[in-house]
Amino acid sequence: PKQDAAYPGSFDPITNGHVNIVERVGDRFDKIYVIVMNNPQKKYLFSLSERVEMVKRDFEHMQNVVVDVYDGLLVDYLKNHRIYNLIRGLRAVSDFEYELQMAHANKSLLPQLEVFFLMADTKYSFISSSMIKEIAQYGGDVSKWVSKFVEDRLKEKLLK
Ligand code: COD
Repeated sequence: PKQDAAYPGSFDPITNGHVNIVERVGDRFDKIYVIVMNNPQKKYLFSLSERVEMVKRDFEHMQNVVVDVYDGLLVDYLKNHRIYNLIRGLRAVSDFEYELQMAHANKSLLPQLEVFFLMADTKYSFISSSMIKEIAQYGGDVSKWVSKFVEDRLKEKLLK
C-alpha cells in the first residue's frame, strides 16, 4: 500500500516550480498534503488565506492532493496526521544548506520521518517566489512561471 506525503512551504505565491515537484511524485504516494505554512524568517506579500486560495486553484487538477494550512510546528502537523514522508525541492547548492539543516531538525523531532529531495526541473531551476514578485512589481511578464490565477492576484496586489 502507498503512504501519504507532505509538501510544506510558504508558497508566497505558488509557482509552476512547486506544482512540477508535486506532479512528479503524485502517483508514488497515496495522498499528498500540500501545507501552506509560515516561515518566521520570511516577510510575506500574501496572507495565509490568500496563499491557500492560490495553492488550491493550482492543484485542482490533482485528485489526490489535499491542500491544508497550519500555523505551527511542521512535525506537530505530521504527527497529528501520521505522515512520515516529507517532500522538498532543491534548485541549486544555495538551497542545500538550509534544507539539510531543516531536514535534520525535523528528523530529530520525528525519527520516523524520511525527507525526499527532488531536483527542480531545469525549466524551473532558477525561479523563486521572490524573483517572481520582483518581476511582477515592475510590470514584467511572469506568465511562464505562474498560473493565470496567481498572475492576476500578483497584479491586484502589486500594481494598484
Ligand atoms: N522548483 C522546485 N522546487 C522549488 C522551486 C522551484 N522553482 N521553488 C521552491 N521550491 C521548493 C523549495 O526548495 C521548498 O522545498 C519548497 O519548494 C517550498 O518552498 P517555499 O520557499 O515556498 O517554502 P519555505 O522554504 O519558506 O518553507 C519553509 C517552511 C514553511 C516549510 C518551514 O519554515 C516550516 O516548516 N515552518 C513551520 C515551523 C517549523 O516547523 N519550523 C521548524 C523547521 S525545522
